[in-house]
Amino acid sequence: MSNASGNPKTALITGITGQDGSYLAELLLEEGYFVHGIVRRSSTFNTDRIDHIYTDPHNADARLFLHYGDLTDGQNLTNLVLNIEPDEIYNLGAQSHVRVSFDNPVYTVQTTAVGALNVLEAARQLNRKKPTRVYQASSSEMFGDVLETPQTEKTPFQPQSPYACAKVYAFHQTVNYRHAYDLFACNGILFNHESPRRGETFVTRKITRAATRIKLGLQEKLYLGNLDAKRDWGYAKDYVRGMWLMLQHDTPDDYVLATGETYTIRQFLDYTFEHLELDWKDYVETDPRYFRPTEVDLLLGDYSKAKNVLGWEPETSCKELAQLMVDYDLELARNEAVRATIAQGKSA
Ligand code: NAP
Ligand code: G4F
Repeated sequence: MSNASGNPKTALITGITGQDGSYLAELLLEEGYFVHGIVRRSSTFNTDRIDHIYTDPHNADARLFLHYGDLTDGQNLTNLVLNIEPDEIYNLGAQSHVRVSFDNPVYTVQTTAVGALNVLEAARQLNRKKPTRVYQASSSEMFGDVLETPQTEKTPFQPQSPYACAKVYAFHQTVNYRHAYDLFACNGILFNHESPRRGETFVTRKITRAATRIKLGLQEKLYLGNLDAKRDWGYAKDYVRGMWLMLQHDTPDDYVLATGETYTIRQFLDYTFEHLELDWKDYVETDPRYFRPTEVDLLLGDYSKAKNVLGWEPETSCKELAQLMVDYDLELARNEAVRATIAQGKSA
């Protein structure tokens, strides 16, 4: 992929260490980009999801570069953007856990809302000397207590959590920067998307991790909250292609990415435990800690616009998604069981 000057394109990804950031980085490297990612300093390594694509930056053929930064540090973001001069900026960084946003509302707003504004402001400054394009990771969570079903780009927002309120703010600022400053800025309104790289406290991965550990005798019970909520679950790998397509189009716009199908948590439990020849009702118990002060009961997306304009379609069903996550997590559980046996042998 080349830019207008005929050079390989350069992208900057916030949230590169997260689920989507890692898949997007892989895709952009495959497309021939130079990829820069912003990484938070932490006391333990937080680059597990991208270690397999990282090479020594001193190598002549290195194409992935990491920089310390934080969405709450606007000056740092602006410096990075002005130095790197990316053709495309993907703002995937966020405090992305809805339940946690009730515990940490101010931090969630600082990262997820003001952080997005910091990215837009940095992009606006670069755009004055070199054209750049921005992708903002907006969320179906913004539809909240939904006003219509299925939800489209025209469905009004009715957010139900500090996280969703922060994403609504970021959404509107992205549209505002597009109109006010002629910045090429797009919102991807993505419905839930999962993968073997999904954080282990989101419900799908929590289920597939626990079920596979239960299968191997490493865990006895799985404690969950509301099992009746419905989600439109897709595969993260399919969705990052949609993000990229938005920034390759001639004009900036906002798009829903979804599968057009919705399932309860119970149905996801069915798909997971059936694949392991177990019955989840023997293992799952409810824990009120996992209920939320306000819940989003139903999400179901209409991705017609993305299909018609970008040619994007999801390729993985919910059942296939559950199965591929189980297959991956079963391997993790097997390795854990082997390590436990070796440790037992050593102490005997
Ligand atoms: P994720 O796995 O939770 O990744 C979040 C990323 O943001 C991580 O790299 C994290 O860094 C980084 N981050 C958090 N706080 C930061 C800060 N203050 N400064 C810089 N980076 C920070 O999320 P995901 O599932 O990949 O989702 C990517 C984006 O899409 C998020 O904005 C999310 O809200 C949004 N979204 C996700 C979904 C979904 O279903 N997955 C749907 C709609 C929208 P660490 O690794 O250091 O924690
Ligand atoms: O997996 P979840 O935590 O995802 P949620 O809240 O839908 O948010 C995810 O998707 C959004 C897109 O719509 C993203 F914007 C957001 O960043 C995140 O990626 O919960 C899904 C459902 C909820 O209804 C929750 O109440 O599962 C229910 N649930 C039941 N028991 C649980 C649990 N959720 C979690 N995390 N843990 C439980 O034990």
